[in-house]
Amino acid sequence: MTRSIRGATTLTRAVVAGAAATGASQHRLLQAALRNPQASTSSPWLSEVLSGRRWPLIPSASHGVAGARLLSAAATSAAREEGSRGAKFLADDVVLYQYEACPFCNKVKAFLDYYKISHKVVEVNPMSKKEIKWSDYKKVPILMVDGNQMNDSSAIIDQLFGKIHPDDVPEDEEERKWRGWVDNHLVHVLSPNIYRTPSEALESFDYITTHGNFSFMERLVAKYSGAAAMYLVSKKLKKKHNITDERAVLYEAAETWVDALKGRPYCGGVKPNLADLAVFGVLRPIRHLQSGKDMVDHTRIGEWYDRMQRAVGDSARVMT
Ligand SMILES: N[C@@H](CCC(=O)N[C@@H](CS)C(=O)NCC(=O)O)C(=O)O
Repeated sequence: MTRSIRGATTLTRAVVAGAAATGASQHRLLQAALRNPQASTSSPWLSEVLSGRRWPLIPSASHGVAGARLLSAAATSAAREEGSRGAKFLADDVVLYQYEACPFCNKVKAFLDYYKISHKVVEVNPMSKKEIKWSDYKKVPILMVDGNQMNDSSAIIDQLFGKIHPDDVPEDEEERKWRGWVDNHLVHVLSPNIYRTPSEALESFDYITTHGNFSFMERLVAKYSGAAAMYLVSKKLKKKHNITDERAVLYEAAETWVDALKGRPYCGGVKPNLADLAVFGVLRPIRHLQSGKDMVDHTRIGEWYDRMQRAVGDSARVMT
């Protein structure tokens, strides 16, 4: 009897934990669904290019060889900056508290990787959250930089960017707009897609539980019960965000982003800006799930994604 009660408690907590990786509002929806699943449903031109004020268009049939040459020159110069991007960021100890599959954490990771900021990662157990017991702020990501706490992905990125580029002009309207689009639209399109069918929900929870901080038992329980619960929750999320066809909305978002590039290699011109890093960051964990494969197969986003992958490069994570 005692054992079965304990088992049920573990099950519920594990399911909730699995869902926590998808965000606080979904966490609340999952808890509601668990309570009542039925009810819820050195030329000036080149210097302008390099400063990001102008951009070389992606060579295409209409732009031809000259466009390709200009793009290649600009990209080569930009590439020379490789390795020194985060040079002004002087910190001895950077620690990211995260859930592996959390889109907000992945935004911060894409930034750290792109700027080659060496960092340790502490995977938070979403049930006990014991790794962040010391913090009043109870969400992830949390970034500790030499003992100073930073909360909230966008605020973290703004603060790090300010340290790296102290003299830079504030971000432009376009960059701000698309960063907002990631937080207010793109992240909401992801969950209905990665939990769209029972098998996709299982695939996602397999990823979450193998990359997350779960004990052996928690992993087993969370994988199956989490997948089942999030499958139900995703139907509620669809309704909440007025989504009828999950894939259509995902493809539309990918196409919207490619249109936003306006033929440039990146939204930032010849180099990725914070909007590029945000879109890439939230898409990276889903890229090799069925939804990410479908997105690349059915839209034009693949070229930009691959370019971003090369620009961001290897993980700057240091193993402890
Ligand atoms: N606005 C925050 C949102 C962070 C957030 O909602 N994180 C989720 C994980 S994806 C979380 O920690 N939820 C609370 C929980 O797990 O209890 C940000 O951008 O960092």
